[in-house]
Amino acid sequence: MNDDRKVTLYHSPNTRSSGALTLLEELGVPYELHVLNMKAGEQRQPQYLAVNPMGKVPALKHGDALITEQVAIFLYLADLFPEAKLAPPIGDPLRGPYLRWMIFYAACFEPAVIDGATHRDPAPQPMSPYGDFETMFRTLTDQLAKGPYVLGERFSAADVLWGGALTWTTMFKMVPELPVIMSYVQRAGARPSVARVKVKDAELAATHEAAVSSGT
Ligand SMILES: N[C@@H](CCC(=O)N[C@@H](CS)C(=O)NCC(=O)O)C(=O)O
Repeated sequence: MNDDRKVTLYHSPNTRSSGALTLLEELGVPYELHVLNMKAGEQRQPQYLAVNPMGKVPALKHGDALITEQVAIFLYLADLFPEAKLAPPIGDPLRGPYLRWMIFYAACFEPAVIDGATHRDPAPQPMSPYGDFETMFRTLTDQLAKGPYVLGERFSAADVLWGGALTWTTMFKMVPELPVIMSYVQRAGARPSVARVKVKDAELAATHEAAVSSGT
């Protein structure tokens, strides 16, 4: 592999950066991890704000480029390593649907789910980025029902994103545990990359907890 594809992921365990970490594992490429202890508030310290002024993970460094926003990171990484075939390339008929479902996650699903979880009414239907929760959710479940993956027969980076997201949102009861969702969650969660990140995150979380408890 060319050295110019070395990437560094800014990560904190059991957060949205776990999805990006799962994607790196799924791609099977070398990477560096810069781990932040959020329990100690490291994401709000000047050192990290100099990387990402939002104080949020994930963030990715590739050469001089900084990429933030998990969907941008997914799109970037899957294109950076085309040999893993996790992104339909430009010209492939699935490229459009792939982009659609990646962006649907950030532009429709997340705002709808967070509004729902925090009991906030959506903006009026014509202004709301996701319309209403029911419409957003039905659109998603209709797509998943075609299965087995978001793009049908083809597994892609979109499944790493949606698999992780639907796992945590159903776990926290933010999304109804419909059979179509749960069978998808099970399918996407069965990947070895998911198990590897679970183990890594558990270790990191325990180390962070211990550091905070001991005041180090
Ligand atoms: N829009 C961002 C959201 C990232 C985000 O909210 N990350 C959370 C962790 S799941 C975070 O870094 N929170 C730390 C904080 O706000 O202090 C994305 O999609 O990457």
